[in-house]
Formats: sequence, C-alpha cells, structure tokens
Amino acid sequence: MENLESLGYSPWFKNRIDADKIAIHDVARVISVHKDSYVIAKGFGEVFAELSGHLTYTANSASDLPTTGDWVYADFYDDDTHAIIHGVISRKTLLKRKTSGKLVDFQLIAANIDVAFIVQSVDYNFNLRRLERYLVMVHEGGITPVVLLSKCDLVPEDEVNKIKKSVLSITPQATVTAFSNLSGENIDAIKNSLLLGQTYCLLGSSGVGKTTLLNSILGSNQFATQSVSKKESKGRHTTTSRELIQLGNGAMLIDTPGMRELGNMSMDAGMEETFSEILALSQNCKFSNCSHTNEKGCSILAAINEGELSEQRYKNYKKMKNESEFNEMSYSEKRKKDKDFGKLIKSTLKSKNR
Ligand SMILES: Nc1nc2c(ncn2[C@@H]2O[C@H](COP(=O)(O)OP(=O)(O)O)[C@@H](O)[C@H]2O)c(=O)[nH]1
Ligand SMILES: [Mg+2]
Ligand SMILES: [Zn+2]
Repeated sequence: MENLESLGYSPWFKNRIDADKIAIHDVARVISVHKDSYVIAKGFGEVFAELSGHLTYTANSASDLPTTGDWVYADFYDDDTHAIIHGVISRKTLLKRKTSGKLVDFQLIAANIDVAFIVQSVDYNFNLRRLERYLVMVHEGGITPVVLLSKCDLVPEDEVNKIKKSVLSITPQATVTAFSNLSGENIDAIKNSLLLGQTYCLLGSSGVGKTTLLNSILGSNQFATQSVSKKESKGRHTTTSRELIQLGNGAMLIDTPGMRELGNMSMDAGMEETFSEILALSQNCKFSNCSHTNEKGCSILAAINEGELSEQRYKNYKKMKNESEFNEMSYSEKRKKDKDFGKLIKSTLKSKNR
C-alpha cells in the first residue's frame, strides 16, 4: 500500500476492510465528485475514476454511492491514469441533507469528516436558529462541531463576545472561535488546531468567508472567492463542487458551496444531541404523553415561563422535528412506491418470458 495514511487512512477503516475485496482491489479516497465521474487518490497524484456498472446498478439510494471523503475499493489502469470504483468502504461519519425543493431524498455532502467548522459571520449572517440546523446535521453525522464566527473585524469586540456567549448558551461543549481573514485574528489558532490525518470541512452560508479562510490557511489565493470577478477567476477553482484539499501539515479540508436550504429528515441522534436539554425536560412532564402545549405539570412550559428555556429555541426544535418526521414519512412512502413499481416490472418481465 502506498501512502494512504497521508490521506487519513486509519485502523478504523482497516478493521472494516472486506478481505475478499482487498484481495482484488486497491483502496483509495474520493477527492471530488463530478457529474458522471470522480477524482480519487491512493497516495500521490489524483486519478480520474468512474463507477463500475455493478455499483451503479445495485445502488438503492444516494447513500450507496461514493461521495467526497469516502474510502473506496478501486482498480487502477494504464499507469494509474484512470480507475474504476467497485465499492464504498464503511463510513466513520456521514454528512447529508435533504435535497432542496419538493423532492424528498438524501444528498450526500461528504463522508469521513472528523470535525465540521460551522461558519457564521458576526454581521447580518449570524442566526442562532440556523446554527441549530447545522448542529443537528453535524451531530446526526457523528461529527464534532466547531463554531467559527467570521468577519470579527466588522463589529466591536464586546459585540463579538456577546455573540460568542449566545452560541455557547446553545452548544456549551463546542469550541467557538471568532476570527478575521482581514485582520488575521485567530487564523494561526485555527491553523494550529488542524491535526495530521484528520479531515475537516467548512459549512455555512455563501459569503461568510469560508473559501477566504481556506486561502488564509493555505497562505495563497489558490481558490477563487466571491470578491474575485468572474473574468478574473477564469481557470481558477470556485466553490462549486466539494473537494478534499490536502493541507501542508497533513490535515485535510473540504470547502463546500453555501447551502440555501438545510432540510432535515429522520434526524434522530442529531436532534437529541443538539436539543438534549429539551429532551431531558420532557421526561419530567407530569403526563408521559404531554404535548407541551397547555398541560398542567409540563416541564417545558414551566422552563419557558421561568426563562430557563428560550421560546424561540423550543419553537425551532418543534419545527425541525415536524419537518423531519414529515420528510421521513414522504421518503418511506416514495421508497415503497419505487419498490412496488420495481416488483411490477419484474413480474411483467417474468410473465412475458414465460
Ligand atoms: N470584512 C471581512 N470580509 C471578509 C472576510 N473574509 C472574507 N470576506 C469577504 O467576504 C466575501 C465572501 O468570501 P468567500 O470566502 O468567497 O465566502 P464563502 O462563500 O463562504 O466561501 C468576499 O468578498 C471576501 O472578501 C473577513 O474576515 N472580513
Ligand atoms: Mg466559497
Ligand atoms: Zn410537557
């Protein structure tokens, strides 16, 4: 095996390798995903790859196909100039969301991320309710969140501290760091927090300074940011796809384009972890089937009344819970229809062949 460790290959993955598959295939990591192709690496250099027919046709949902950060079984050809991907290796973590629009399905964002940087700028972009949405997604994926408050050069320091406090009030365990690409504040601290062999990703609305941060970390203007005009950015990377970038110190970082919609579906662990105190409160309600709307002895209503729980936070929790349940229901209905349709085709084919 070549230099897989430099791409983050660890015992966790090694222990989950299929012995039969490793006997015939190589292991590689997905660097980026394009329309019908992939770029993968198994150490040095990046290789253009496609999916095997078997993998394409046996995939039941988006989750069965590789995404950026995935470890895959692959065969390399012609002096490692192209490759075929045969399967996805068990994922340690997975970041996904509901596809935007009415269609109820998953979209994979990235796999095997160790730490997710949720970036919000301290100016107009800052929003605790949106932050909760990101936290649910990140917790659901089994990923450690770190909150980065960007553009702290734009507001006075005491304002930044207030914002920091409000973030800690909803996610006390998370690391929260304010920084500025402009003044350089805390750029070195963020850089030094990136560990060898670990994979990080940048999440957050478009325009908050994610790609500029990536450039600050790299110490070069390798990736085009929004301030660069379309003409200027010709031939340079823009954040349209998700790409795994190897940093000088052996850490890896995935920059993502801004997501306008952050839909949730079947987010159980993510909801529980993000809103743990609400769940704990609900267990103290007098009635086990308490709807927390008007019942006497409702701990949640009491906590809101006493100012211990923010009403907006509880409303956001309820909204996301309803949304998640609704989406999950639509999804399972859709899956059932797809299955029935598949059965219908199969039985039609059978009777034809008879
Ligand atoms: N004031 C200020 N502006 C910044 C900072 N970082 C980025 N910007 C600007 O914010 C805009 C969006 O930056 P970009 O990195 O493309 O955001 P992205 O969409 O999150 O990747 C650009 O015009 C940047 O110059 C910062 O620390 N302070
Ligand atoms: Mg960007
Ligand atoms: Zn209650």
